Amino acid sequence: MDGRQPAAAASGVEYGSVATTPKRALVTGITGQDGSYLAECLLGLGYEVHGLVRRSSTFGTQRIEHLYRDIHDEHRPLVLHHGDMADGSGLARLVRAIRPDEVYNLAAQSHVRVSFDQPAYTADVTGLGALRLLEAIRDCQETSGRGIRFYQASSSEMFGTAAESPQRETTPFHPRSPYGAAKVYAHCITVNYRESYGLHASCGILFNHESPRRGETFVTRKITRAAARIKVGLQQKLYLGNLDARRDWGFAGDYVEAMRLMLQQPEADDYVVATGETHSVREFCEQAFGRLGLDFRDFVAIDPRYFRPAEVDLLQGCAEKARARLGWRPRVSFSELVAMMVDADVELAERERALVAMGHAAFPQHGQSGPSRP
Ligand code: NAP
Ligand code: F7E
Repeated sequence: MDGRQPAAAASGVEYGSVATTPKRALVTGITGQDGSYLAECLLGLGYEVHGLVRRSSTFGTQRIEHLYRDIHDEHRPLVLHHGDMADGSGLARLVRAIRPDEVYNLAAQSHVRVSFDQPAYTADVTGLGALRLLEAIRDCQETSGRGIRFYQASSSEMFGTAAESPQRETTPFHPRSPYGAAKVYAHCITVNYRESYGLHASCGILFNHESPRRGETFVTRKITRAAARIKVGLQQKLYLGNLDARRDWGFAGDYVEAMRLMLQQPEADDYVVATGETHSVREFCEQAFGRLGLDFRDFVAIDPRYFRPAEVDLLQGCAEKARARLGWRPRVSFSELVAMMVDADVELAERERALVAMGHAAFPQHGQSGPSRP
């Protein structure tokens, strides 16, 4: 035993999930971009999926609406539970009640710019939230003797100003935001629980991944949404921050497959998931507006409020280990991703324009209402 992988048998735990049918998964962050794609993927494979949902005064389940069935339907493969990453005893109760084979921890305050305004909250939910869930799993596993496999959503933001490029599993972390720091804590405590208690706990170090379901305040979706609204005449300008930042952008639908594959391996480990390509925010604008026959320079203006106190200038990942051990590779290219997002947002903008023509208000946009939008 090398200290990294104590045998599960040493703690008397059996990982029965290989033979269990159907497998039962608990997904935190199921209402988010990745949660919705992961739920689709797991349900498609016959899993029974349980999702953690925050209580809110309005519905926040739009991304999984198409997967959900009424609670009175007896054969519901998707079951939602109220819970919060800040509430450790609630998480422990849920894990005990569900007794999942696999737990995917995707819940987080995931916006880097917002983490500078809410650093303690981000540390609590994004960092300590992972610890609370790991504790719940450890307790449940010790009591029941049944193994629970755990996935932690680690992030390329942990590399920050990385000492090398491309970044790989062995690249040292140097986070540049409270979000990145919180993710480093969650990553390290996951590794620690693997080493200390023999938990089958893996971390996916995912580089930026996007889709038509991406939150509208992340830069890719902000750009494709604005380009589409400009095209149909609903918007005149798009205000952005640093156009020189470079990111390794992939498609979220591809990336959730890597998460599941990690939990099917005999031993837990950590994997970088990335395309290996890097593009600037400026290039993304060029392609997105270009797809609609527009020149982004006519519409994009810089607003310093979108600059960050500390920036991550360049991210580019090496997913060689995921390719070799998991057989994973990205399927959607950068230009296909931009096209997919722009096309979906044109459809949305056309629906919005039709509603406006009928006298309804336009959907709220960045910086036009509420707190200054990141
Ligand atoms: P997202 O769309 O922002 O979704 C975040 C999810 O977390 C939402 O379901 C959200 O619920 C939930 N959540 C937030 N605070 C919570 C709390 N206190 N208790 C319970 N749930 C809470 O993020 P994503 O893009 O799907 O990313 C999924 C995970 O991967 C996150 O952990 C993110 O940090 C990480 N990650 C993302 C990327 C990327 O490029 N997308 C890359 C690397 C890592 P509401 O719907 O109620 O807000
Ligand atoms: O910014 C620049 C910004 O907010 C990308 C999260 O999913 O990926 C995401 O974090 C870049 C940055 O993503 C605007 O300064 C310019 O350099 O889309 P973003 P992010 O910060 O990379 C990582 C891997 C995660 O783990 C996170 O959860 O774009 N940028 N102008 C802008 N960014 C935003 N949001 N808005 C702008 O107006």
